[in-house]
This record gives sequence, structure tokens and C-alpha cells, in this order.
Amino acid sequence: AMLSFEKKYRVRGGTLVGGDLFDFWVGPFYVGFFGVSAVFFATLGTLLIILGAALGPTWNIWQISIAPPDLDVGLGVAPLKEGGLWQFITICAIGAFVSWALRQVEIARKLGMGLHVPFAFAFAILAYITLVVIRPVLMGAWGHGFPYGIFSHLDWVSNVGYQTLHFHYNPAHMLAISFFFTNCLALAMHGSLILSVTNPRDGEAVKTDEHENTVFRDIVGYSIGALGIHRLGVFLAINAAFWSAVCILLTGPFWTRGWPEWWMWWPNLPIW
Ligand code: BCL
Ligand code: UQ2
Repeated sequence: AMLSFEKKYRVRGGTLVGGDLFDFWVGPFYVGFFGVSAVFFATLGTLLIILGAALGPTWNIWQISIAPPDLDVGLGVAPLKEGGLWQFITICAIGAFVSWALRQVEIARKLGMGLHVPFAFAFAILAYITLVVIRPVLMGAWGHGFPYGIFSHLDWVSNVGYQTLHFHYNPAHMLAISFFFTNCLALAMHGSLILSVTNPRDGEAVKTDEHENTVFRDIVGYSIGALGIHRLGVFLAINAAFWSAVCILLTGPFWTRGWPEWWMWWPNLPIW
């Protein structure tokens, strides 16, 4: 059944493309032009992955892998079985992710909301596009993209990591990891706080924002506030994705030696 506020906010308009043509719902889902394009790209991409698996040597879910073209193909178009499928699937993936973001924009416009959701999601898309388009283009070959497979992409990460000897010394990787971990801390604090105030002892009322502020003032001497914790959350999450994109973009196009060596700028400072 539809909630009363859902009825109230199922309003016409706000579309970026297609006018009224796709401005309708299927069950709980808003469709829109970008709902259609997202389903189209996701379905086609999935079918191509299945085709790639069928052409490959195994149906073992862990071992299925669709590899990008060989490095000597450069930035050219490869035959389907030799990386062309990977290229096609990459186009479908980007088409689906961007459609999804634009569908978020249409829904936000429809509801008169801010664009924070698509803005934040855009950083995840940016990280993906950095891995499979921007970095391969800067390095001159699609073969620098990662293979689509469970273990094969892990092998790629490991190999690319060891090519620079010790990826933990990549300063942007350090920043990205610190943002991921801090994000985890913030969400653990926030999630546990909200659960603790909404689950009082039997017969007691749900606690208030005063309790939320007070508990953290008592514990750490500071409360960031109900709005503040959500600002901190998006800030940490967006930065985690952003610095991930930066750390891999630096590796290859802008730094080809070992990452430990990059830190030689420090002992080489003329102040010692
Ligand atoms: Mg490292 C990258 C952490 C050790 C080599 N490493 C990363 C980053 C992250 C990280 C900062 C990956 C996240 C990311 O890109 O998000 N590494 C990390 C940690 C350690 C670590 C915590 C650790 O030791 C504790 N790394 C090492 C070791 C090296 C190493 C030392 C290997 C030996 N690391 C590398 C290399 C890379 C990383 C090489 C990278 O390339 C990667 C990176 O920075 O990539 C950018 C960004 C998010 C995305 C890309 C996801 C995008 C999602 C899209 C838009 C939507 C998907 C939708 C989905 C398909 C639909 C699902 C439908 C369902 C129904 C829901
Ligand atoms: C808070 C607050 C919330 C919260 C949380 C805090 C009432 C519902 C979790 C506490 C957050 C602090 C002290 C900041 C922590 C900083 C980092 C970098 C992790 O005060 O306000 O609202 O959920």
C-alpha cells in the first residue's frame, strides 16, 4: 500500500529529459527516462558478462573473468573475445551508473530536495571512471583497466600495488584509507547512539536530542550535533572515494617508481 505522504509527493515534473513521457511509477519505483536507460544498460551489461563467462574456460563464480584488451591494442577497439567485451561492458557500466545518478537528480527535483545524494554518488562513479577510463587513457592503453572478475580484480590490485613496491607509502592511499576508517568510526558512533536513544527500557520514553548531546559531552567533552554528524558523514565518505581516485590516478600516469622513494623529499629537505 502507498503511504499517504507518498501519494502527496507523487508529483508531476522535475524531469531533465523526456518531459511527461516517462514520468510515472511502477509499484514503488519512479521510472523516468533515466530509469529506462539504467535498466537498459544494466541488463545489456549483465548479459554481456554472462556471454563473456560462456566464452571463457570456467563457470566457477570465483574464477570467471572478463579481461581488458592486451596492452598492444593501445586505445583502439578490440575484437569481442579479445577485450572488446570488456570495452562494451565498461560502456554499459558507465551508462548505468550515470543514468542512476541522473535518476536521483530527477527524483530530488521532483521532491524539491537538495542534490546531495547524486552529488555524493558522483564521487563513487568518479572513482570507477578513473580506474577504467581516465587512468588507462593517460597511460595509453585500455589494458591498464582492471579485469571484471572476483579473484582477477584482486590479483590486479595486488599486482598494481607491488609494481610500486609498497602501496601503503602512497600518500593519497593513506588519506583515502584514513577517511574510510574515520567514516566507519563516525557511523559506528552515530548508529549506536541512535539505537541507544530509540530503545529505552520498558515503559520509558524515547530519549531526546538533549540526551544525544549530553552523552557525548560526558564521554569526550564535545558533541558535534544532529545536523553536524550528517555533515561529517558525507564529508568523510566523499573524501574516501575522492582520495581513492587520486591515489590510483597518481600511480602510473604521474609516479612510476616505488612509492617509498617518493618520501625522499623529506630527508632531502635542506633544513637537516
Ligand atoms: Mg589499497 C585501492 C584501501 C592495502 C593496492 N585501497 C584502494 C581503495 C581503498 C583501499 C582506499 C579502494 C576503495 C575505492 O576505490 O573506493 N588498501 C586499502 C586498505 C588497505 C590496502 C584499507 C590495507 O592494507 C588495510 N592496497 C593495499 C596493498 C596494495 C594496495 C598495500 C596491494 C598489494 N589499493 C591498491 C590499488 C588500489 C587500491 C592498486 C586501487 O586501485 C584502489 C583505488 O584507490 O581505486 C580507486 C572507490 C569506490 C569504487 C571504485 C566503487 C564504485 C561503485 C560504482 C560507482 C557503483 C557500483 C554498483 C554495483 C555494481 C551495483 C550493485 C547492485 C546491488 C544490488 C547493490
Ligand atoms: C553527536 C551527535 C549525534 C551523533 C554523534 C555525535 C547530537 C545524533 C555520533 C558525536 C560525534 C562527535 C563527538 C564527533 C566525532 C568526530 C569524528 C571525526 C569521528 O554529537 O549530536 O547526533 O550521532
